[in-house]
Amino acid sequence: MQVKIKETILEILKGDITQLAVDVIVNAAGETLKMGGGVAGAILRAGGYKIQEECDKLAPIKAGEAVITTAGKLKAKYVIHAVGPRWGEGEEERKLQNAILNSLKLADKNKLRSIAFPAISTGIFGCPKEWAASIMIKTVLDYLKSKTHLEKVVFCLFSDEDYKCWSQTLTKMTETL
Ligand code: AR6
Repeated sequence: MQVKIKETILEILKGDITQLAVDVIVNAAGETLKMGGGVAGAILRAGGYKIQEECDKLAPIKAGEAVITTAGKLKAKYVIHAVGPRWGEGEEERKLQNAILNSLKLADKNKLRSIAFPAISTGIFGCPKEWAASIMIKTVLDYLKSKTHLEKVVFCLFSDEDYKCWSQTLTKMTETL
């Protein structure tokens, strides 16, 4: 599903983020930027080790922060590595908001036109899906009120259940717009 917010399309889709032909995909990274499991492991396998080598020069970063590398063999041109919160560590909401906001700012700073996010922090980091969906979507909707180069923002979900959760959240949040 998709909605238009001013000049930008906000799209929810189900799929493998490593296969998307957008300017930049976001990696759900950890502080050390070691691309082990989850979406990070999938990006490493599809994009190649050069991405990890670039990450090693930028690490470590804190929860809420984001850095950008090239994308190796991926269809995307860049990868933004954003660190979300671990559930239970404290200040989870602020950290997840910042991870999204700093990724959007970094994409804009590099004049990129399309960005795709996975469901940051909802896998290995254990955050509840509905909670994460509403924070991530609200942060994007707020960001799109200001001037941006972004023509498309995608949330790429890996399961039917996650797709349903994100679509329902977007529908609820845009009903009143
Ligand atoms: N495309 C889209 N989404 C995916 C894909 C894919 N190819 N693979 C998994 N997901 P996770 P986190 C979904 O665990 O919770 C790593 O070790 C998955 O179903 O990747 O932020 C890092 O190095 C889930 O909904 O990220 C960090 O240390 C979502 O992506 C740590 O895990 C995020 O799950 C970060 O944990």
